[in-house]
Amino acid sequence: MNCFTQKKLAIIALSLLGTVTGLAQTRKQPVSQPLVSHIYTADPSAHVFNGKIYIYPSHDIESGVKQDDNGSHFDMKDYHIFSMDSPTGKVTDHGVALDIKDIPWAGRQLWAPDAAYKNGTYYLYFPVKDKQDIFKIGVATSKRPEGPFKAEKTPIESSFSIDPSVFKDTDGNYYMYFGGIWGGQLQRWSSGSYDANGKLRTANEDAFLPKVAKMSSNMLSFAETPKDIKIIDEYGKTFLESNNDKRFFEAAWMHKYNGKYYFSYSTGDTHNICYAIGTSPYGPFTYKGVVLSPVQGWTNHHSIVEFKGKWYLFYHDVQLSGQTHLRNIKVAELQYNPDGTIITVHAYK
Ligand code: FUB
Repeated sequence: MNCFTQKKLAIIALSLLGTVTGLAQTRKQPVSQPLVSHIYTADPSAHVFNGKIYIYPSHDIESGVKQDDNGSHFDMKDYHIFSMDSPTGKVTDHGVALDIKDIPWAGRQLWAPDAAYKNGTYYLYFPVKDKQDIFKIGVATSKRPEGPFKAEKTPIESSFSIDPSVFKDTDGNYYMYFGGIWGGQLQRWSSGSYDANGKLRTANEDAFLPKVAKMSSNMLSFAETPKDIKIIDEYGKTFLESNNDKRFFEAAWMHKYNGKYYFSYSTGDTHNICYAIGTSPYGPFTYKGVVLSPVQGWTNHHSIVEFKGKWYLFYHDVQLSGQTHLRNIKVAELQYNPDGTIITVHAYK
């Protein structure tokens, strides 16, 4: 069976499972409500800037593009940025911060963004397909956290794939974590250069690894060639593709807790947000467990941020629409055990 047949069968099985879990979830209540309901939003990257929480999400729309294996139905065209004085406070929509028509090199599909601040400038990092339909990562700048942002004329050199997440370490260095398989195209870069026929891994092959690159001091380029990030099990072994409830799929995020580096990510087709802990921003990271169990909808994507001494998990589900490409962002408190492990968040109870 080829991987697309396998994937189609998996999707059919998951839709059936979705129907079953959907029925189950009618008896379960969401632990959090959508942060906004006037537009659809997803992939929330949250940061604290100037004492407020700023959320940099995808802006989901119904563009009429048919669902396919590459996620073409996620056909987003702009970004809105939100702010809140506290995780339970009023949410302000600051309007369109960047439109795809103002990104000179962009073709289609503005996917999950992130933001960073350095020396008076805010940087918005975003994945979008170029005019050859290849995902690259772009950057746009603003003097304000809510934008509007002005895009650079070209993508970040040597960037590829999706889901950039930029982490500021306590020593002042910044790192970008990125990558995503299937529609995110990471499998097309396994030789180091682009191969449109790049195949997904089969069950007994090593799973694809996410990428990290230190940012240059100007925050507009990589200071080094992106490197693989090793996620290992308790015996020091990396995962096979068949370990798809633990291996990396997309949605990288990094945070630091009690001096340790926590790399978290989505397992995609098994819908977990997992995490792994390391002692360096480059890893290796040892797998520890699940941050967020599967939510309603196919995708699971998150960010983790500290605000006034408490930790918060931003995530999304499809509570408002029931449709996988029309999502809504949410927040829940995140708690740690005394040994530094994370208490799994279940979005419904
Ligand atoms: O929002 C489009 C894509 O869906 C994101 O880039 C992935 O992480 C998944 O959430």
